Amino acid sequence: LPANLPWDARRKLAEYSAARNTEEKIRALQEAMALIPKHKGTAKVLRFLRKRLSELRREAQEKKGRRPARLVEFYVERGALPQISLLGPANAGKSSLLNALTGAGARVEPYPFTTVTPQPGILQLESARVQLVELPSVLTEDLRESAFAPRSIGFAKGSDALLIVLDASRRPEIQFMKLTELLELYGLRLGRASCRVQLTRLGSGGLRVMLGPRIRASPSEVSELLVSLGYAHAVLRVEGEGGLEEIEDHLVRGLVYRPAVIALNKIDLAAPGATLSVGELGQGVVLCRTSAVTGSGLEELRGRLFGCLGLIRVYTRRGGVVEGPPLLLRRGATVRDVASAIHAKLAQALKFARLWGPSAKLQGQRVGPEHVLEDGDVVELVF
Ligand SMILES: Nc1nc2c(ncn2[C@@H]2O[C@H](COP(=O)(O)OP(=O)(O)OP(=O)(O)O)[C@@H](O)[C@H]2O)c(=O)[nH]1
Ligand SMILES: [Mg+2]
Repeated sequence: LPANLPWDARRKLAEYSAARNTEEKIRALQEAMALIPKHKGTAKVLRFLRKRLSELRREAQEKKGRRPARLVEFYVERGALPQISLLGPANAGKSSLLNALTGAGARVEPYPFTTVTPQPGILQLESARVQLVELPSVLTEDLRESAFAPRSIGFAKGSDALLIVLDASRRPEIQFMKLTELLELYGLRLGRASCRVQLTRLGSGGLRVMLGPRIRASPSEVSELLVSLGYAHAVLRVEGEGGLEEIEDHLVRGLVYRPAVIALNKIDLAAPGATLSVGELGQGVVLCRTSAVTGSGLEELRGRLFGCLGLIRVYTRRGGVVEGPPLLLRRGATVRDVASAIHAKLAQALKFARLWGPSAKLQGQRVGPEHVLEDGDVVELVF
């Protein structure tokens, strides 16, 4: 059973989560562990924390002797556009692919770490505009964690999907293994989660737990987990397939899953028929063989990127007439996002909308700008 952690230990764990560098994290984690009593109920949590601590220590060891990272601004103006992050080892061809797909004009050089700040570009996919952002390389050419890894991966966790770029001419299996190991360390996994965990903190009302029919955990177990993590008032909804472990992964580690397209790039330099032999890639992960130089595979890549976003179609209606074609928006988009997809100024002027379709409780009902839309909805904006 999940542990009932003492209050001071929980506070230290929160400090650990908020810590900005490895050293601070190690200190907060050690202090938190010292405050947790050792018994059967806490064994699992302690095991997890011990593992994390040894990972952090290894990280700190590897960082020694490395030049401290330059502090760079990692903010990219995003708006309501769906966003895909480009991640990969240094020199794999990320900037080249970004340029080939979007014409962004990012600097390309034959040596690693040319890119040291996020590079955004706009990708036109069918009628959807998507923001593609190249992030500074998370692995060096010899596949060690780079100083950019925490910020690049942190950024990628916040985007909707990933474009993983590997160099097909240099043993891509090893690049893939090292990359997925590194992402795991920072709580990012490729593909689709078997279950969806949604937690909303509230000011009062206690805990409410809603579990789908294929969740292997009882509501009381899950409530106990929430209490042990310091939640007193919250609604937790878990859908799909999974157990207590998956819920913990999400709540304790902040583990997120993102759909991914793997571009096996520089295919022009690889042996004919070269591929990525890593067995099952899992749901929500697809492979594409590309060359940013010859242009081969780029059309397929565009199609794959479009597919992995799983965009929703939202129709607008004016004067009682549904207009076509639909807007393609990212999952979770709101009525306000519809307005800003049409024009940035409209979003500010928006008063409310009338709504028809799957997310409407009553057809033609009035909803506010923050209403979350679903695939196939029809909205009429009122200014
Ligand atoms: N032959 C070939 N060369 C490529 C391809 N893609 C990129 N390159 C070359 O690989 C080198 C690195 O390309 P970049 O696009 O700068 O790679 P990057 O991943 O952005 O690298 P950093 O940001 O510096 O870590 C350049 O010399 C490119 O011309 C490709 O598909 N085929
Ligand atoms: Mg680059």
